[in-house]
This record gives sequence, structure tokens and C-alpha cells, in this order.
Amino acid sequence: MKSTRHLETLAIHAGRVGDPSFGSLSTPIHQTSTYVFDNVAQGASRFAGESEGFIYSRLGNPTVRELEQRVAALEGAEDGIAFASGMGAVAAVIFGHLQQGDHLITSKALYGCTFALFTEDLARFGIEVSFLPEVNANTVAAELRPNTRMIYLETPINPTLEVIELAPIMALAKQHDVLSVVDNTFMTPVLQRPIELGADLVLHSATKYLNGHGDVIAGIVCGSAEAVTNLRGGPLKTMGAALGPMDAWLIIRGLKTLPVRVERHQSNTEHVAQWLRQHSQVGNIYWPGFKEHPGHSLIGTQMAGPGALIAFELNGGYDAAVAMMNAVKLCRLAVSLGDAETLIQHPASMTHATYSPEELAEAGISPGLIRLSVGLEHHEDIVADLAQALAQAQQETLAARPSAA
Ligand code: LCS
Repeated sequence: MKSTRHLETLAIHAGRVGDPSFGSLSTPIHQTSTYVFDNVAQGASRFAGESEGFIYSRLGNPTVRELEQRVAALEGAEDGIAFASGMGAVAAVIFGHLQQGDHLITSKALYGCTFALFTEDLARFGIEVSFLPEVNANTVAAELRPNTRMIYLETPINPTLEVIELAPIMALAKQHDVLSVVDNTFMTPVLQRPIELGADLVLHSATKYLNGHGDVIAGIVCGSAEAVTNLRGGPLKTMGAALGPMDAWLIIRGLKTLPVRVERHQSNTEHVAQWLRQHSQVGNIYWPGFKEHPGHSLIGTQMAGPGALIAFELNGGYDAAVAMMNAVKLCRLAVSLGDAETLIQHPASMTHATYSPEELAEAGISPGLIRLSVGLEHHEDIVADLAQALAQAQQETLAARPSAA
């Protein structure tokens, strides 16, 4: 899938399966569960992997195939494979590669359901996991064991927005024959291409920026042709989290504008982040675009930009945060991210409710942390809504305070 074309072009044209019958510009939605064979020999040879051609839509579908090939091209990977959700993709990578007795290294802060998979499910299957509070080549090297099989990273991390320097860790993984996996959901291939930094596999919740319109749940994994073939013949076939063609088509449509959307998401975020930072009610604020952010120096090398997620705390703590989130009008109080709508949510009780209070503290997710996914509305309208929500929160906090008398 490697191509020298620009990302904007690949997002529209790469990996086209198209419509050989009528030449429609838009790829047809192949809403079919199965495919008719010419004869038994043809069916048998497809099952044996001896000839090309679709068999059954759990194993592959032309519309889904176009999506897979397009995202692989964007990520600079040989091939891609779609799943019914981001968690379907994460689970396929884990169960497709790890077995009883293996060891996995990851970070303490992670998307909440990935954390739940790693803590609750992997323990049941006898797979050990090390959750590092700080991830760099030194802390990973110190944690390597003879049975370490995988390093699994998100960067920036959901929801803390810590940035992990990938290249040295990917090199370490190669040196020790450990599979490296990067969840690139927050950055998209527009801002970061982990395969080029040495990752073996890159995965996405395609529910987010790749689709971008808040109407699909999907996941995708990209990597070598061999790795993708193994996932198709393994977890996709036997666990079955296959993406439907209608959902694939919606993401194909969304992808056409991915580079344009990411650019606007980011320029809006620049305005919103700078405004929030100077606000008297805002305390700690995390966004890799700030010069003081520890990950800022990787912009221009590892990442082309800081992305469009901001995490922040209010000086009034948890109560003020709840009051603010309840008061938004234009922004929507909802989990997910990467949509046209600005979304605000409370990690401790929502996306990361899978963490115990102690685990939240260890992961640096404070009870009052707010996560904002800056959308595509005009930045002045987003700021105006946040301003009125903060004013409302201030009023409520003052009213709740016992009087001095
Ligand atoms: N990886 C990351 C980094 C995510 O943020 C999510 C979902 C997933 C994987 C799983 O993808 P899904 O199965 O939902 O497609 N993150 C969510 C979030 O932060 N808010 O709502 C869902």
C-alpha cells in the first residue's frame, strides 16, 4: 500500500475497490453476507487461500476492503483489517498475539475499556501485564522479561494527554523481538504515523476522527501483510467482530475530509486551549501544544501537531467541574471524541469508570479532570459556551458555600 502521494490525496483515492460493474464514482455498499461461487472447485480454492475472491462477509467484504486498504495507505502500512469497534481491534491484537504465560508492557493510564481488558480479562487467561506510571525507553527496558511479548502504547494517552516518545521504545522492542502496538486514535495518520517510527502494528478506534461524524462504531488495525493475514485467519474469523459494509462506507466518506477536519480541529483547539489557560477558574491544563507540556518537543518530529483534545481541572475541584459540565449548551456532554460537535466529559466517572479510585490516582486522572474534544464549530462559539458554563459553575459554587456568619 506504500505510496509517495500526499495524505490528502490518499484519503480520497488510495486502495480503491470501486465499482467494476457500472463505474459509479462512490464505492457501492456491498450489503451481502455471502458470495456465490462459480463451482465447488472455486469455493474450495478460496477457502484454501489459493485464489483471490470473497467468501463470506465476516472474513472480508469489498466495501470494507476499500476502507482497510485506504487506512493502511494513510498509515504507511502494507495492509489493514477492520473490526466492529475499536475494542474489537484491541482485543483481536491481544488475543491474536498473546497466550498464557506471556507478559505485556503498557502504561498505567489508558482508555478505560482497554485498561479493563488488560486487568480483568488478561488475568483470567494467565497473561501478565506491567502498567508503567511513566513510559520511556528506560522504564520499558527495566520491565522487559524473558516472556515479554508485546508493548502496547497510546500517545497522547487518553485522557491525561501525556506523550510517549515512540522511536526509542520501538527500537528496543525490535531488538528484543517484542511486538510493538500503538493506538493512534488521538492523532490519526495525519498527525502521527507510528509504523514509520518502527511500530509493528497501529490501531484505531475508527469511531473517532477517521469517521468523524459520530455515527459509527468501528476499529482498524494496520501492519505488515503477514500480520494482517494472521488477524484475518485468526481472531476475525473465530471471534467475529466484523465491520458491516454500511459502516465501512460511512467511514470511507468521512476519510475524504480527514486531513481538512484535523487541521480545523487543531486550529480551533489552539484558540480554545489558550483561552482556557488564562481563565481564572481553570487550574491545571494539559495539551501538548503548550510549550511547557513535556511532550511539546516531539511536535515536528514524532507528531505533526498537538491534536484537538484538552484535559483540565478547575480551581473549584470536582464540584465546580460537575457544575460546568452540566451547564454547557453548545458543547455536548458525551463520551467519544473526534466528532464535528465539541464533546465534554468526565473521565473519572465515564470513560475511565473502569479504574478504581486508587488506580485513577496512580494514573494521574484526578476526580475533577474534564476532557474536551474540540469540534468543528466556530472557535468563538465554543469559547462563548465554555465561558457561560464556567460563569454558571462559579455562581453555583459560591451559592453552595456556607456563609461566613
Ligand atoms: N482506543 C482509544 C484510544 C479510545 O479512546 C477508544 C474509545 C477505544 C480504543 C475503543 O474504541 P471503540 O470500541 O469505542 O470504538 N474511546 C472512547 C472515549 O474516550 N470516549 O468514548 C469512547
